[in-house]
Formats: sequence, C-alpha cells, structure tokens
Amino acid sequence: MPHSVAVINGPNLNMLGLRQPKIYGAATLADVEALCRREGEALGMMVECFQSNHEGALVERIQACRGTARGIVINPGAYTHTSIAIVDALMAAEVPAIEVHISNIHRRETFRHHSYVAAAAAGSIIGLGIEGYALALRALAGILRDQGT
Ligand code: CA2
Repeated sequence: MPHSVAVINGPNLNMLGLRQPKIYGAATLADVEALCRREGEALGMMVECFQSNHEGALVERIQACRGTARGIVINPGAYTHTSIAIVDALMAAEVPAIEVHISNIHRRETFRHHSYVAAAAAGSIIGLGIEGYALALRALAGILRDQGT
C-alpha cells in the first residue's frame, strides 16, 4: 500500500483530556492518535497523525496530502466555523476527506452550527465522541474500496 491516510487535528485539540471533560471526554490527543493507528491497522491503512494550532500549518499539511495520501480524516477544531483556507486546501488535495467533531456542534452555541469544511468533505461524523475518528476511517476505507484506489 503506497500511500497512507492523514488524520489531522486543529487548534486546541492538543488540550483533549486536560480540560472540559464533560464536553470532550477524558481521552487525550495521544489516545485519539493511538485509536486511529489501531483502527487503520485493522483496516489495512497506514495512518499518519498531525495536530497544529496554526491555520497555515494545517493548510500546508493538507496541501502535502495531494499525490501522497489516499484520504484525510480531519477535525479542524474552531477553524471548522471560520476557515475558507482549509476548505480550499481540502478541495485542492483531491482526495476524499471525512470531517469529524467529537462534540455535537448542533447542540452547542449557534456559532458552532455552521461548518465551512463540510462543503469539502465526503461526509461528517458529529457528536459521537472520539469513536467518530474510527468511524471516519472506516467510512474512508469504504470510499477508497468503492473507488478502487
Ligand atoms: O467537537 C469538536 O470536535 C470540535 O471540533 C472541537 C473544537 C470546537 O471549536 C469545535 O466547535 C468542535 C474545540 C477543540 C477544543 O478542545 C478542547 C479540549 C479540551 C479543553 C479545551 C479545548
């Protein structure tokens, strides 16, 4: 299998498990990344994890997926609700992307209800906790299988 799948986490997700456990649960980012690697292994996909608090760094990581990654699982954090740059990068990457949110953004403040990123995603998994990353990887595996890639 020549190419891996990128799991990309945006701002403040490095704080998982350290604060706000009622909203985001007790798992840390390291736990999330371990879960993704485990799920990837079960699906026969190599997973490469990346987290940044910087929009430009996220854009560059997404750009780097073009021609090198089979797909992307992304939780853009608060950039979900603001970043057209991330949308443009995902579209330019030309690989399937699945958007993940740990919390149910539709049950929270109204400013979290709209996702720009959804327009660039094959699908979105919202509000199912960190298990959403595993579900996203499974969905991606299905898309790649259907594409024959
Ligand atoms: O539910 C999600 O996964 C979010 O993408 C998480 C973002 C939030 O801005 C989105 O609206 C929904 C925030 C991640 C911040 O995570 C923290 C974890 C612990 C302590 C503080 C922040």
